[in-house]
Amino acid sequence: MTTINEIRVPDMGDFKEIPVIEILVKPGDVVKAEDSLVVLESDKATMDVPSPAAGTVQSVAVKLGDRVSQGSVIITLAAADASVPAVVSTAPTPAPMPAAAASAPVDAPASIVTPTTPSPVPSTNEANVSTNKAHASPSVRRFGRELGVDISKVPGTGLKGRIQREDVETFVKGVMARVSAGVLPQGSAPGGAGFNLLPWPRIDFTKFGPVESKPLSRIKKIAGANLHRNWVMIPHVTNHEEADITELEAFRIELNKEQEKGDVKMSMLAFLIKACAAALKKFPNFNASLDGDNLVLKHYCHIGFAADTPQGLVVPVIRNVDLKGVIEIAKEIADLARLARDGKLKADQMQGGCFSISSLGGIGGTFFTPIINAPEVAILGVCKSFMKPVWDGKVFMPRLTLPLSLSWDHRVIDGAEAARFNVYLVQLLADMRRILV
Ligand code: CAO
Repeated sequence: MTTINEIRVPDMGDFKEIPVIEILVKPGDVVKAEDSLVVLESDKATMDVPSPAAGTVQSVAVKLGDRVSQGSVIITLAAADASVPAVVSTAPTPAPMPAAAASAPVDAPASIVTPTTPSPVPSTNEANVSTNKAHASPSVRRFGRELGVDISKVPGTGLKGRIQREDVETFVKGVMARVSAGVLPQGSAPGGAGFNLLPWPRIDFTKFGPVESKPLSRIKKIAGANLHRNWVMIPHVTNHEEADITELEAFRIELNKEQEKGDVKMSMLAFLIKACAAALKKFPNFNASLDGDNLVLKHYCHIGFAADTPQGLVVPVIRNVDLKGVIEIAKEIADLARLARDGKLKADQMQGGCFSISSLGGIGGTFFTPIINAPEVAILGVCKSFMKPVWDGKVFMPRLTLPLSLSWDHRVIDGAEAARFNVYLVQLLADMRRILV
């Protein structure tokens, strides 16, 4: 049995009187459920109004530029199945949306604008398949075509992963940012030379056991975004090295004894900062930043150190470390680490770094891959020192060994230069008198 139904604009949240910017059907068109009928555009978002049912369009009740609100009739549809939807009303005046409409499996514009209720989460495989069969309206597809975007590569943020006009814009902006950063070759077609990544797996973990969801701290979100960019945009290489710090550790202990009456505790990190300052002087490419096709070489030496705080990772910076003694550096480390833990670091205390050190020495581990803190071009990771038997030509001697991991930006530094930097650093740590040479 065929019934004629009026298809009305469903609940759009706070949106009212929104102009129709596109009409995607005409009388006689056969539509399937969820095919887009019209496109509305507020100053915040573009929204497709999909058909709640399959049928044949009898008439179109709106024209381009008309302003519509919830309940406005869009089309009349001859639906093959009389059981069609609650979204459809034959009443002459708009009735409040029946409850079924709110949860109807259609892409209601309100949900597209501010998705609040995620649709059933597809399995990873389902998500992958849906990417190939891009879920987008004709207008969004056309917009993508105009920009040369392969729409199937665009992650959709709408209900059920539907691709919005804004998603295409975000995708293109992302590609352009990578092109200008030199990550993609100039002239890369959006989608052509992108990362072609699969969508992030969206799993309903409650299927496997109890879970709780906890928002990331503000610092974690900021640090995470920076780390992600740096990891993706910088071609990292990490060289590992071991430094013999037997004598240096003895010296550190001696200095600490001398300092006992004072308030400064000498940490290995202070010596590492001092040694790195000397290595940066000898290898200026490490004390530099990329600026397009230019390398900016810095004639100052500020070194940051990663500090673990309850709120997340921060990197306070000690200025002019080349001009300071280790006691002064140790004092600044203690002061800045305390401010970091108390959440009282000021923005300028985390700016201007030339090089960073991430020390896990107080915790453990042997080697790791530190992520470069852009726009710096290298970072030193340090782990816990350990005693190791070293052959001195006659016998094995116990030597205190410090594991070092130097990550460097291969656009600026070559492997040989990185190996030389590490060798020099190891020499300095084995005998700090070399800093004077
Ligand atoms: N080998 C062996 N022991 C070491 C060491 C090393 N490389 N480095 C430090 N230690 C020892 C210290 O001597 C100290 O021992 P005592 O308590 O007996 O004196 C102990 O470990 C704790 O040191 P510390 O870590 O508190 O002090 P620090 O000056 O070395 O480091 C700071 C300060 C702020 C860097 C550190 O507290 C910190 O936050 N580290 C974590 C950095 C981090 O998270 N990096 C990862 C970034 S990527 O996610």
